Amino acid sequence: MKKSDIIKLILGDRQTNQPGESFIATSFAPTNIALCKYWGKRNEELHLPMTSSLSIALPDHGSEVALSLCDAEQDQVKLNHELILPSSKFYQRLSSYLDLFRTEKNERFNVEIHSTIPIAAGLASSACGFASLVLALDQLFNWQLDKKSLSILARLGSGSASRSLWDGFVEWHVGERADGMDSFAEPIHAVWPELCLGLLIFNTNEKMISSRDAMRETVETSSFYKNWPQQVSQDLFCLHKAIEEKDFELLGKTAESNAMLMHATMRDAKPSIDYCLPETIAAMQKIQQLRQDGLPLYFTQDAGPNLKLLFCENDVAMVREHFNVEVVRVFSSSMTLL
Ligand code: 2P0
Repeated sequence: MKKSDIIKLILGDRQTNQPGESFIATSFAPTNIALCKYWGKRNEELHLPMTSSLSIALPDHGSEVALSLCDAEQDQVKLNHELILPSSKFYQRLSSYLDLFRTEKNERFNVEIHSTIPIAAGLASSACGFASLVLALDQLFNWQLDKKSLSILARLGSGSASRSLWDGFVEWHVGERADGMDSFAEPIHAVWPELCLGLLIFNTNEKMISSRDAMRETVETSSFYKNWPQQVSQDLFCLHKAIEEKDFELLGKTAESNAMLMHATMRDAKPSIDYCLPETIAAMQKIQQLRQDGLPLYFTQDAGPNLKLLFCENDVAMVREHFNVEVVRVFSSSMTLL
């Protein structure tokens, strides 16, 4: 099955909706950090995952998109006010995604993206980028799709984008169907006001190997990967329990060990993949030491060298004493959960 078949299934008659002339659709989607990671696909074309995954959204950290039609030879793409060249990977990925939605072959889009997070720094910029683009497309073409359908459309841009349509805790269900119509995300209705996340950034340069390539190579060559699906099931069980009982220690240790196992599977890829910098390892060791000294502090790591620290409101001052972090309160009072 191709992406265009799924678009037909979801849009049906709506696929011919003409966008409003000179209308500019605007949207925002938050980035998300997985506590139980998405690592490995069972279908590369449709971005269908090997396992479910669970994330938290970062309020106010994400992508804003302004989308309209334009009279031009090719799509016009701006990122943080800078024009992006059609020869760049970023442009090509975006433009080939937009190909799926053009009502006429020569229809061209004007896309302005404003990202409040560093692009390609392991902070899920493609997740919020595609989620916000899907919300803008829904507005522009007046599809009025439900969130489940939008989550599936976002997944076709980038797997983790399926989780970036909500605030708070979100779970992306693995699904079983070959067409992926049961592989979408949903919010977990729980609020945990004390929960904080610290962004510990060592490097914002583009990574040496994309997470897409790294997960493919891991699935294909790591013998250790066979342990991953079973461990994910256990971790998801523990995370649900931790969220329900507001058990921070269980949440922190499950998220940390899940990230460590994901990195272990990629270290076992042939050739081995390692996203850590010396600073990453030093920070991990410091976190372990602080924990031994009694500070309830954990970390998670994505496909990059930066760490995301997990701690509670009471320990913000202590964490700041030891790390130069940007502190994000995951459940800010202004957020909506529906
Ligand atoms: C995650 N990552 O769950 C995991 C943890 C990176 C490490 O989802 O190929 O950019 O577009 O589906 O969504 C990054 O992968 O990959 C990711 P594609 P995506 O957040």
